[in-house]
Amino acid sequence: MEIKIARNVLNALKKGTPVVALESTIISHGLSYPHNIEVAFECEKLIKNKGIVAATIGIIDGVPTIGLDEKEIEILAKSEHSGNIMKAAAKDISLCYAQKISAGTTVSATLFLADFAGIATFATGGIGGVHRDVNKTFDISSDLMALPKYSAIVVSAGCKSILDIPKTLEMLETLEVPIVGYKTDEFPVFYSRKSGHKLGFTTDNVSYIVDAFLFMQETSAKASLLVANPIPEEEELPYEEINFILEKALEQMTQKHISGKAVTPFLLEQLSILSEGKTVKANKALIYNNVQLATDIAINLEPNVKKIRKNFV
Ligand code: PSU
Ligand code: MN
Repeated sequence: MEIKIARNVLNALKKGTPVVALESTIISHGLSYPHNIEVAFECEKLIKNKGIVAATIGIIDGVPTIGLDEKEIEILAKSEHSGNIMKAAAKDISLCYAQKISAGTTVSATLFLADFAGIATFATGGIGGVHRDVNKTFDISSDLMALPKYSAIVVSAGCKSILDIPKTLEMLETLEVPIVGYKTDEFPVFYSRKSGHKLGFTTDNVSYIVDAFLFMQETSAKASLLVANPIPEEEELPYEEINFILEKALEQMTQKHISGKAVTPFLLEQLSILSEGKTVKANKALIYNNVQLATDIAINLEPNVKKIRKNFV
């Protein structure tokens, strides 16, 4: 078994310097080149500018890697051209390893690896959820199963409106995933700040998030804390506008018989085409916003880092 942890990440974990984990499916499948590489580098920069450490997580030639270097990020970013990069959920990690293949890690896989290394803060764009045609397809993202199983503070802009939001929230409730809205009392839906679905808990205080997570750690509650962080107001795309183009994208999907793990990347690409790039612009803005909040949380968590149960070193 081999898991590679980049030297700077390992040093940070040893010293207790805050680390923020980042996923890589957004690089390999979520955004096209060169948007993906721009986002990957900018996210790392935002974290490093605050004097802490970024760990983009992915799989290179089978080796789960915590802290991809620039070359490795490029390998995943140029997957469209090489065409041989997988999208790996947590369950796929061992098989990618045995088969020595490279993969972008989804929220579930990234969370598993972050937890393994003792990285407590993780920023993503949006989590996966229950798909709209679940009655027919049974398509429910494994992200939902991973959140109660592995432990980190996961900062996301909610989930995409390409999903069934009420069912996703019900599922999170059933799976006992704690959710707190950051400066919102509604579950945000990626490009839009509001979904009409209220959250039970809301805060505008980073130390509230830290307190809740430390409580979970100290009581060995094995789950992630999901922080729902809405896209900045000036960047949001109105829900109705998105819904309109989404209906079109869903039609295309049915026509082309797209299913399984190809669904999310297909819809994201269609939305980008139909909105003439507006969704990509919004996607970038919300990710940067999540990375900034995660960085703040990681810094506030620092004095308590020893309390985090599964520190790697
Ligand atoms: N949302 C995005 N871009 C993405 C994803 C979600 O805007 O690239 C990725 C994340 O990595 C998430 C995954 O974990 O899609 C979920 O895929 P699925 O629905 O197949 O589980
Ligand atoms: Mn799926």
